[in-house]
Amino acid sequence: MIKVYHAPRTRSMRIIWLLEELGLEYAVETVVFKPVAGRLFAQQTPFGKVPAIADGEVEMFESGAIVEYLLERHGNGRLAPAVGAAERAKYLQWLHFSESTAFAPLSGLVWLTRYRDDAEQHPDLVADAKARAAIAFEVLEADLGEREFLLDSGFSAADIMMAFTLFAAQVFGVLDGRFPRLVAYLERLQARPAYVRAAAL
Ligand SMILES: N[C@@H](CCC(=O)N[C@@H](CS)C(=O)NCC(=O)O)C(=O)O
Repeated sequence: MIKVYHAPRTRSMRIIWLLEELGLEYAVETVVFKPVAGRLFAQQTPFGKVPAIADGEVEMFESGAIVEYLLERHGNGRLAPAVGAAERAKYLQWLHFSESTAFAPLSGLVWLTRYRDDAEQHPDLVADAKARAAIAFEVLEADLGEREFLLDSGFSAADIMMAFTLFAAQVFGVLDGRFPRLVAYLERLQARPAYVRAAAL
């Protein structure tokens, strides 16, 4: 059975939500999130990060890679356009955008406000990170337009990846009234029964 190393309100939520959407059996090992205190990879999981998974002989971390792996191995074609399909390009683009382009400035905020705890001494860095995150969300807001989900074909694992990024942006006060479509999109995602079940763990 797939084992997920999980800490509530972290990126491991993505993995549990994906497994819930797929209806796969899994076991959760909940770890208490350890204060980072200047050094990352500090969590009590196989690689020091959440999320991480164990699936038979496979052990891995990195939420985007875990999502891709789980879909390849257990997805049976669900929640992602087929390899080589034209829409796969946009799927991969948003899946990676969520954790790289959009999350990079948010990580700076996490570092300053939660891990170093000296954000008040660096208002310029905080403002700069928030501004850079907002630019990424402007691009996303424009692309989403009136669509329900990131892809024309409907809900996909790219939405699962993006939701946690938007949730973090909301926590840090970046996702606000400037982004009405993204706020509504996040609410739509958070109303999915599989999301609700994952968020309760
Ligand atoms: N890019 C990685 C980031 C993983 C990550 O930084 N996870 C955070 C929790 S959301 C963590 O474990 N931070 C604490 C640490 O590094 O000790 C992913 O998507 O899995």
